[in-house]
Amino acid sequence: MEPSHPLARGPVASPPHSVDAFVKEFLRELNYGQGVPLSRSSLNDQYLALARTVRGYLTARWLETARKRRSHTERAVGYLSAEYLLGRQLDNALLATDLTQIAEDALHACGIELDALRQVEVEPGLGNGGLGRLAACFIDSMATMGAPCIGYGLRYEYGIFKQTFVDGRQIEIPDNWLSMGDPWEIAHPEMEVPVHFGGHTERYVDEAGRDRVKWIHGWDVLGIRYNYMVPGYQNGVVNTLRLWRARATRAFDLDIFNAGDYAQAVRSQTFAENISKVLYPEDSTPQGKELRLQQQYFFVACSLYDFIKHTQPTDFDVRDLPERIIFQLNDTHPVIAIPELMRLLVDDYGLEWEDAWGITRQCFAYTCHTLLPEALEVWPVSLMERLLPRHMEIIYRINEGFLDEVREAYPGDELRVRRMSIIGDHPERSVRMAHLATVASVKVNGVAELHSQLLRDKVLNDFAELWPDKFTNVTNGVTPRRFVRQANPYLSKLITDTIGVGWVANLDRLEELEVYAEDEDFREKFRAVKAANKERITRVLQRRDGIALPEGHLLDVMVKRLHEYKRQSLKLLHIVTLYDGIISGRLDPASVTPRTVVFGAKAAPGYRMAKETIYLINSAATVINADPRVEGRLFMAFPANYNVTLAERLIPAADLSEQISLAGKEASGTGNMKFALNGALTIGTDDGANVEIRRLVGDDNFFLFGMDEPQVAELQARGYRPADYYETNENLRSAINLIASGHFTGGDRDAAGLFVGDLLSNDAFLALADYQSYMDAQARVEAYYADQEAWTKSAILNVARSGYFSSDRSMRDYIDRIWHVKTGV
Ligand code: F58
Repeated sequence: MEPSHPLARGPVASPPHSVDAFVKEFLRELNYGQGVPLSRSSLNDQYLALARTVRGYLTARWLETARKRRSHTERAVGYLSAEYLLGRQLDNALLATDLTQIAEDALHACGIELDALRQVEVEPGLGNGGLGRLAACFIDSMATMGAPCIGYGLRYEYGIFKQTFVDGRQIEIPDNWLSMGDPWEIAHPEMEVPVHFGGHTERYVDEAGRDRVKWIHGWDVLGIRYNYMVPGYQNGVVNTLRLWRARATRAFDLDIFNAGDYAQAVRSQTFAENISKVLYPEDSTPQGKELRLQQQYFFVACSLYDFIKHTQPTDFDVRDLPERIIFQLNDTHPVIAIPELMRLLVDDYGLEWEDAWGITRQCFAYTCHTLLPEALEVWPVSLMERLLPRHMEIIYRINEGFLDEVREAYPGDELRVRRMSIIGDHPERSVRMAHLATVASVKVNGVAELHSQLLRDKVLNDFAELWPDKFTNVTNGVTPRRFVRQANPYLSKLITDTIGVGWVANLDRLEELEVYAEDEDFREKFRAVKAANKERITRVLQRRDGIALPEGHLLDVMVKRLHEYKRQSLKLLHIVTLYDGIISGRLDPASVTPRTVVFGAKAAPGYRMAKETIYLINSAATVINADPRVEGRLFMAFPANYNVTLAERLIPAADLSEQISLAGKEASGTGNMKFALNGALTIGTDDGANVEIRRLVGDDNFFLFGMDEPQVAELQARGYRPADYYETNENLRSAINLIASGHFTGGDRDAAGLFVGDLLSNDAFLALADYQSYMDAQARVEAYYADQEAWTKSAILNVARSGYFSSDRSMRDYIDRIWHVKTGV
């Protein structure tokens, strides 16, 4: 039946932007949505009502964006990512709709402080670190550029664990982020997508006499769609993030139930629903867990089905798929989408293999986010055969065709064939997901210049030789909306007052600040911004962690996943060296710049060395902070549970950004960009995007240290002996001895044993080799910091010259080099 009422024919317009209208909407949500009067509402009621009010303002634009997208056939991006580390939504939505002031006034009129409600929001931690945060930045930028993009992923019931410390050791607590309700999601329990697992395949001949394959599934689950709005910055565009939750099929339960086993029916339901239960915390090596493969297949199967069946017109011809979509594979986690698309095209749509392969090869592009060979995912063939038997057959066939190509290009080079094969033999027969991705993708990209070069020259060298044009670079970026405009309101105001507001959606305009580095008055204001941000983080850490930061210190920050290659150990050695110097009388305390070092890091629950490092940092903090001999000179803080929300408070306050990974190991880093954009100076190695940051901000405004990648390779080839450095460097030896003596661990030498033992006998990431260079660079930091005018100039230049690191620019590069989609729609 056609609707007769004119208002029913299209999206209803959003309410007007006025304080009165906002109050009305808010109270309506509170009264009718939450079912409470204002006078009896809890903070959570108020937060939920506020969030739904703001969501209401987005909805009309969202519907309108979706309508426009349906009405034309432009190609879209399907961003496939197992992780989206979104951070809090409220402020971002307020900023996108330009409602911050109105909401503040409206709430005020109701006797509520906006800031109090901000604190209620639990951030969705659906990611481990940089990779997940990058996905969130990218979808923000796509919306801001008006580019058609739909993000696909998993709606984990439990996100990244909550970290607490007990006696300095990390304890993981489940992150029950949905327990208070998530006002930002829109569930569609009626839109079920069937996903199959297990079973076997059968051959048959169809009516046309063609050989076909049928997958007889072992068991099924349903994908339930959850939509999230992804607003562009004040441009009226609202894109979609679609996350999937697993639910047991009714038929499945019913069979068992009818057989009289109620308990078993409930158990199997739990089994199916486990698929979207929990985000896997990263591990030092991928662990090949069956459930993780189930998650990966589950979400890509839902997403491909959804794209084809639900976003395209009913008469859509799958042969046109490459004109409609490019799926970006965020690392190898969604790579099983490749055989899944082949299965859909060949088995379900009846296309010939070659035609299907021709289509599939145009529909994917692959981003690699690592350089650690051990971090490249592989799945045992035995597991694949059991869980996804049809996909395994398809992978074999893809591999056959591919290896023919290799043999043709390199006749007689069987060694190369074995190296490049999608199926590896050691230590067990397994599918190399990065190879599969590379074979099927239009483009393969690394995430910073150095990383892309090393991918080409080392990790995927054979592939780059075969297909040089397939490889490209897109340097990562971060969204200036969240990480400058929202996170740093004082700096934002200073910038806007100086060059106008345009920078928020066009970060290159920060260049216009360059001249102000020479302006004394501006420098003064810039320093006042930093001071205000330090006061703010002091309040936050006091309230959140009971930490009392000392005043007037250089704020030195190292926040990132805890991993040996990132070398939190080297940072600890630096602090211990300063401390040791002072207490042993070798260093005059008056000559040491007062410094507070803040760490933030989660360790994978099964990553022993990472956890030991956390324990040692906490132990050192306890001892150092209590030692009157270093009072006023050295302070350490390690607030637990580093997350996006804390990053937003901490980064704007930092003076010094620690980016000290071993050269050649950090693919890009994105924290490094956030710090530079907020006016911190970097101390860093020539690694990842540090290389580009240093090139852009200039050597004078960056503290470089350590070996570069070729030097690392050379030292490793020569044979690295960490003990050599220990033996010949007195300060280093003394610092390590102090740790080993149990000084920080209550006299317990064993407690530091693993850490010290590994450094001296193994030190896989060459911390000792870079130690002296790092210490020298830190001495340069201290000397430079003493000249506040010079330091401020450098900090301003870091901001002015970092516009390149906007994720809007990254998206522009993806669009130009890989996706070729239109923007402004
Ligand atoms: C990170 N990877 C890179 N992986 O380490 C970092 O250099 C880069 O800037 C960032 O990606 C974005 O390109 C990363 O965060 C993970 O978190 C994996 C998630 C899945 C489990 C293993 C870790």
